[in-house]
Amino acid sequence: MDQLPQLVQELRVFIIDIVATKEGHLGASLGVVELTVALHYVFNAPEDKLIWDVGHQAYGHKILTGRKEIFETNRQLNGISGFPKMAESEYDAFGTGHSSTSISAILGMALASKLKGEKDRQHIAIIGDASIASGMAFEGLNHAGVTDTNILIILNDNAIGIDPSVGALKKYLTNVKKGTAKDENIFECLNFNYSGPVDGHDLHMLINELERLKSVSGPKLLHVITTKGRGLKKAEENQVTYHAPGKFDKRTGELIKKSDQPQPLKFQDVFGYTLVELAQKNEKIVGITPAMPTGSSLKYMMETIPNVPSMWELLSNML
Ligand SMILES: Cc1ncc(C[n+]2csc(CCOP(=O)(O)OP(=O)(O)O)c2C)c(N)n1
Repeated sequence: MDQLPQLVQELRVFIIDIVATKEGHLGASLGVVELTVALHYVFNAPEDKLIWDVGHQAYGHKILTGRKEIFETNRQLNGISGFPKMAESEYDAFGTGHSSTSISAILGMALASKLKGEKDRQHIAIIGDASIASGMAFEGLNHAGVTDTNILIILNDNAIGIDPSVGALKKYLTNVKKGTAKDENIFECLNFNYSGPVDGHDLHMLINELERLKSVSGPKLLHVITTKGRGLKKAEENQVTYHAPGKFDKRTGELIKKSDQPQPLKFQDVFGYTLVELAQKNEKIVGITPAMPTGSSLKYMMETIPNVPSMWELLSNML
C-alpha cells in the first residue's frame, strides 16, 4: 500500500515518456492512472474481468499487466494494439475500440458466470461520460438493472470525450457533481446501487471504495471524477489537442512540429473540406459527427455552415 503512490507516479511518467516519441492516445490514459492502479490492487485480474470501454485509456492497464517492455511497440506494425485485445493478453477481457460496448459485454460475462455457478468472480466495466450516453450503453444499463448480477460499472466522468461532451446526460451529471440534480439519482432509478461522485485522483479513497463495493451485491455504479491529461500541464489545459497529440517534448508537453515541409492533408481533412464544398452547393446535406467533430474534421462544416435546420424543414424539403 505504501508503494502505490510511487507506482502511480512511475506509471504516469512512463506513459508520457513513450507516447511523447512513439505517439498514440495520451490524455485519457493519464486521467485514469490512479483508477488503474486501484483496480489492479483491489481486484484479481484476469480471474476478475475488467473491460475498458473504447480502450484508448487502457495504456496503464497494459503496462501493469506484463506489457511494459513491449509498450514502445504500441500501435506499430507487429507491435501491441492501442486497444485492449483478447488475443494479446488474458488480462484484456474483451476487445474494444468502438465505444459503448462495455456494459453489455460485462453483463453477458456476469450472466455466464452465474450460470456456471462461479460465485466469486467480479465483473467491472470502466466507461467514460461520453460513451455512456450512447444507445448501446443504455441498452446495457436497462438490462443490467433487472438482473441480480454482481457487476460494477465505473463511470469515469471527465466531462469530455474527444471533444467536450454534450447532451442532457452531460447536463445531468454536471448537476449531480454540483449537488443540484433535481430528481432522484438516474442510476438508482435504474436499480443500480450508486456511489460517488468520488475524486478519481485520490488513490486511497478509490481503494477503500472499491474494497467496499466488492462485497455489495447486485448491479453497482461508481461515479468517479477525473481530469483528462492529469499530470502534464499542457495536456490538462488543451484536452482536445492532447487526446492524441503526436510527438511532444516529454518535459514541457510542447508539441513537436512534424517538419517544416508542407504535410499532406490527413484523410479526415480531405473528407471534412470536401463535405463543406458539397454542402455549400446542396442545402440538403447534413453532417452527423461520430461524437468527434475534431477527429472526423466535421468541425469545418460546423464552423462554416453552423445552422442546424429543423427536422420539419428537412422533411418538407424532401417531400
Ligand atoms: C462507435 C464509436 N463512435 C465513435 C468513436 C470515436 N471515439 C473514440 S473515443 C470517443 C470518446 C470517448 O470519450 P469518453 O467515453 O468520455 O472517454 P474518455 O476519452 O473521456 O476517457 C469517441 C467518440 C468510437 N471509438 N466508437
